[in-house]
Amino acid sequence: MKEKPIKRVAAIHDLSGFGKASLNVVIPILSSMKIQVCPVPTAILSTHTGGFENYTFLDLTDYMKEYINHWKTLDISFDAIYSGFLGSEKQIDIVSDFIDYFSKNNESLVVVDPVMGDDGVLYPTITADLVNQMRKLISKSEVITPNFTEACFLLGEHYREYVNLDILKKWLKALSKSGPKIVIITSVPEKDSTRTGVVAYNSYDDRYWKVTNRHIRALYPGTGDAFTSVIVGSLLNGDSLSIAIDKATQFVIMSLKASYGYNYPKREGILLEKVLDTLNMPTTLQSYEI
Ligand code: PXL
Repeated sequence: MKEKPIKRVAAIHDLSGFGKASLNVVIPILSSMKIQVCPVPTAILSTHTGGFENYTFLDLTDYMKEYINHWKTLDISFDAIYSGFLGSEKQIDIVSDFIDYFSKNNESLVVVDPVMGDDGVLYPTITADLVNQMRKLISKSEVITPNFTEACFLLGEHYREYVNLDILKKWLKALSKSGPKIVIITSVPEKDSTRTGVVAYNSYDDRYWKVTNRHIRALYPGTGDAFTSVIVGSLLNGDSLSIAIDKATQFVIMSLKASYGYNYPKREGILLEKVLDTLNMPTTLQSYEI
């Protein structure tokens, strides 16, 4: 059989015109990692919702159905299906159906980033119903990448400033029991408040991973999208989970440092273009703990 020259990802996210988030982050990162991105826009916003007021918001729920129906006539499949910010709770069923239809012999890598909130609160357009429905969607995924806030909402746990590693391991396992084989929680507060971490659980081999760093907190909107996009690209390119987490973490840190260096306005997101080249460098730093 003829091999496809590059891998292909369906990216189900919003398009926020200004400020780097969602498709404005997903497309350049995955393209830089030599992966074809086919966007399925869930909403169009004039800006993302972090730090801007009076932004416009067009929910594309009805249009998504027509858009996807056309794709169904094209005889296409995807090596990965990667969803992020959704425009309404009704989109959960649309994404779920998309996964059923387009997953190549049920072998596509399905990654759900349950984009819902940060720092203990939901984003302005996210409803309690969407949170409920998101629990349904993650059950269809192989990998999920909630941040600490989103993990709390998915588990029905109250948000808190710190949880110890034993509790985190229970949370990782509980989330995995609800469907996803691999659970990665980002922006995890550490006891030492100058540090944050990423923790992960891989149920295929029953192993946990942890990476901690300074400055990893998502001070700039869109860092979660950057993190998960690198995870998707890295896993599709054949990296192990630990290397994928390491690459994604280092990439986000580098982006944050580039942005700090220029005193770049936070709401405009990370200075992605300055660091995209680093995605093709060999992995030199491995900072994860088993
Ligand atoms: O980066 C996550 C994200 C995606 N899409 C929209 C957002 C945000 C975070 O603020 O507002 C519209």
